[in-house]
Amino acid sequence: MESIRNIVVLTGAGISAESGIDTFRDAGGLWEQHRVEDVATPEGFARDPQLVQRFYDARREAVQQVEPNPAHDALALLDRQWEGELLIVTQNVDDLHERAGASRVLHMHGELLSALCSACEARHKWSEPLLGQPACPGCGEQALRPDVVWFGEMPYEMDRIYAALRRADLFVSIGTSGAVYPAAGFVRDAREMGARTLELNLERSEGSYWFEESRQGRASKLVPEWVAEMLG
Ligand code: BJW
Repeated sequence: MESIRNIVVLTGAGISAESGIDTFRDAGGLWEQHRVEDVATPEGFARDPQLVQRFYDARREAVQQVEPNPAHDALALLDRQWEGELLIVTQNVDDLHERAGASRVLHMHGELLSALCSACEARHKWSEPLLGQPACPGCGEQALRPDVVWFGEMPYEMDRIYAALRRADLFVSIGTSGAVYPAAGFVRDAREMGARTLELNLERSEGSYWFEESRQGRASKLVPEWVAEMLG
C-alpha cells in the first residue's frame, strides 16, 4: 500500500484462536460456560471472588501452555521491519504477541500474567494462582485481583491509543467481533481522522460495514498475506 507510514493494528480473540485459546462469542467460547456478569464485572467479583479467581487462574495456567501462531509471528515481523509508526493494540490478555517477538504492543484489557492490588493499586508480574489470596508483594495486603479490565471499568492507555489513531494512515482490525466498546468504535474514530481501514476476520464482524475493506478467513492465513503486502 502506497503512502502508508503510521499503522494501528487492533487484535482480538480471533488472532489467538488457532493457538488454542477460546474466543468469547463463538460457539464453545468462554461465555458459554460462564455468564459475563459473573466473571467479567466488578460486581461479579464482589459477589463471588472465588469463582472469578478460579476462572482466571485456569486461564492463566492455560495461556502458559500455548504458543504463538503464524498470525502473531507475522505481526512481530511487521513490528521488526516497519520503519514508520506501528502500534499493536490488543484486547487480548494473553502474551502471544510478545512471545512472537513484537514489542510495540499495548494491552488495553490488561494481562493474565499480571496481578493488580486493590489496596495499593500496584501491578505485579504474576504466573501463579490467586485463589489462595497471596499477599501483595508491595503492601502485604491480601487484595490481589486479576489485572484485567472488566465491563464498566476504564480500559488501559486510552490516551496513547487515541493519539496513535489520530496519526494513523491505516487502521487494521484482526479477529475481533466489534461487540465491545470502546475498541469497537476505533474504526469510526480512525476513519473520521482520515485513516484507511481494513478488517481481517473469520467472518464479517458486527461493525464490518464501517471498514473500507473486509477480508474473510483464518488469521493464520490472512495476516501473513497482509504483512507480506505491507513489506513488499
Ligand atoms: C477469527 C478466528 C480465526 C475466530 N481467524 N478470526 C451500550 C452501548 C455501547 C457500549 C456499552 C453499552 N453498555 C455498556 C457499554 C460499555 C461496555 C460495552 O462495550 N458493552 C457491550 C457489551 C455493549 N464496555 C465497557 O464497559 C468497557 N469500558 C468502558 O466502556 O469504559 C468507559 C469508556 C468510555 C469511553 C472511552 C473509554 C472508556 C470495558 C470493556 C472490558 C471488556 N473486557 C473483556 C474481558 C477482559 C478480561 C478477560 O479476558 O476475561 O474483554 S470482555 C471480552 O470481550 C474481552 C475481549 O477483549 C472483548 C472483545 O472480544 P473479542 O476479542 O472481539 O472476541 P469475540 O469472541 O467477541 O470475537 C472473536 C472474533 O474472532 C469473531 O468475530 C470470530 O469470527 C473471529 N475469529 N476465529 C480470524 N481463526
